[in-house]
Amino acid sequence: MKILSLAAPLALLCAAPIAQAASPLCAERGAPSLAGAKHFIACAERKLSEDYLVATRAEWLMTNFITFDTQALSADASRDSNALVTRLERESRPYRKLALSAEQRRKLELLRQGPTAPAPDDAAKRAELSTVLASMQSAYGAGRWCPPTEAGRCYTLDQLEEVLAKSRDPKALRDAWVGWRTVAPSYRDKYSRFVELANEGAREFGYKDLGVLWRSGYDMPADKFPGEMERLWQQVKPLYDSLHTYTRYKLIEKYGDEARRADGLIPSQLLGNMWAQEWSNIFPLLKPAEGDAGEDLDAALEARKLDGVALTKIAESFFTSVGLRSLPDTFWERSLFTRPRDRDVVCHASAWPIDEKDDVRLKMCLRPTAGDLITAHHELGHVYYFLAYADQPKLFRTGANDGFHEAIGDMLALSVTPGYLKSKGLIEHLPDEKGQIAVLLNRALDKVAFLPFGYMVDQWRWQVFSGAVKPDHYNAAWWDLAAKYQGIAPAVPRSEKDFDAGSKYHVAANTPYARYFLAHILQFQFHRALCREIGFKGPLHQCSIAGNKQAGAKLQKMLAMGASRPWPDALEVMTGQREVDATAVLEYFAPLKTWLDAENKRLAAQLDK
Ligand code: X8Z
Ligand code: ZN
Repeated sequence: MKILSLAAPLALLCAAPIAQAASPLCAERGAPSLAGAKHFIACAERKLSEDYLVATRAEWLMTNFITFDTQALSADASRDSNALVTRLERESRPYRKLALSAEQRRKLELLRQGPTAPAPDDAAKRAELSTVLASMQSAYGAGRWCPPTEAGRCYTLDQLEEVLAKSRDPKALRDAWVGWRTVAPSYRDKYSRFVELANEGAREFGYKDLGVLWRSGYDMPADKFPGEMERLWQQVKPLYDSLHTYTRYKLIEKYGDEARRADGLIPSQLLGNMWAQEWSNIFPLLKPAEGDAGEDLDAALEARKLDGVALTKIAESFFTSVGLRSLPDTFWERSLFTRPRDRDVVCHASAWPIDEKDDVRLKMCLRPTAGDLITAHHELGHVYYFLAYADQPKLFRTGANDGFHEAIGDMLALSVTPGYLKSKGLIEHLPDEKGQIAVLLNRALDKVAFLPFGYMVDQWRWQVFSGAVKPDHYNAAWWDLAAKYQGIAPAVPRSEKDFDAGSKYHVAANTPYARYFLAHILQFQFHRALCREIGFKGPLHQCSIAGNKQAGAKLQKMLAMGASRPWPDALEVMTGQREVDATAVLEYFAPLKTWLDAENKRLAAQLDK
């Protein structure tokens, strides 16, 4: 504008703005044609790729070095990405009416579903949305709890998580739980503004609200997806109920009245995790009396003083053992593996396909724990997916659906059995026959305990996006869902001054969550399929595909498809099935379920008097 008004000749001054506004970026002028559609898609893919590199680098910098300026730069880049995708989505509309090939139609659908928060087509609102999102993510990443009683001392999230994981002192647990939740209220109002803006953007993209946009990414009508989630939840709920009952009894044994509530809910702070989403940190309290559970991996890793790079190398060696490539040198040079001492970073683990070729990276703050070793496998699952679909066209460079992306590394980590750990020299001492139940319980405390949490986070957001839950009920609605699905209660009474949903990374960073619920089912379905493929005949929880190239080849075949086909096709390649199916979860944990139900009867007789 400035340049035009000062220097441009009069004709240009009059003509240029109109011509610029009307000039399409990738669409042909005149009536849409099939040739035009082909050109449009190729052009859109090129523009999206170019933009992705710029925006991703800016976000990488912002989340690795949280400062006022990196936030502003990242917000600007994400504003420009949103502008681009809005423009391309608009331009794509006339082509959708043509007789496109299935592949072309799929690409246009993926273009429309791409953004997790499309911006309204208004420059000021677009900028505001990006700024709000960057500032919520930064506030979460830089969040500290500074107890008023400890002058000047502040705690990071990982320090508070460690208290939740290790302390058995009810007061320390409660303080850490409440302490982390003092961070999120600062962006509660921003969150409700974000909801307004992103909903407006979603409506302009043709969806009723942002929740409908999110639910439309599963190759089925958006209104069918919640029914699918509920179907899967009902399949696994009896298993969860058995685990919940057992855990509650054991916590009552340990903590007495601190754990006992008349409504049967478990106080959240006693479950070993900041969000009560995975419970294996309290395994020592729940461990069966009988049998030898084998060596404690946490202790073994701690004793070996393995750093983040060493843990990631162990995870990489699993992938190479099934025949996948080793990671490029740049991965090791450019990733972040441990929390830096001198700056704020978003420590929540993530994997990045920076140039969508082989500049792949991790950003994690690893500590030498069993949980973090599993997370390293999880993240490398993303990285190997990125590498496998790098040759797909831009719009297909993503998972078959987002649940697939989250399931890959977890699925391989199911093969990280005590036997495998021994073969890697990480532990020496294996569980005995009776100790198998303990191993299975430990795993259920992560995988089964997670299921209702994985389900409820987006139940909450779907209600928020649809307007069924208004800002003045954010917190009450969150705890209603936690009670209903997880069967847990807050550590202390909560109010609408709090913003407990926002204490979870994925809410602050606007990452959809139903994907993790799906992944926790899919990973067992994948695992069972590969174990059958390699002819394993024993109980599913004892199978390991480590070192098996046949299993790796099958996996690679599915990964390389990216999103080029509807997800049931990808599922069929791996499993021969076209439906997500939780029976593999039930099969995997069947011996544990029998054991839990017997224990629960015994404990009920003792404790429910
Ligand atoms: O966010 C993650 C990964 C990165 S995609 C570390 N997970 C969820 C969480 O931490 O809440 C993995 C399991 C669930
Ligand atoms: Zn992930």
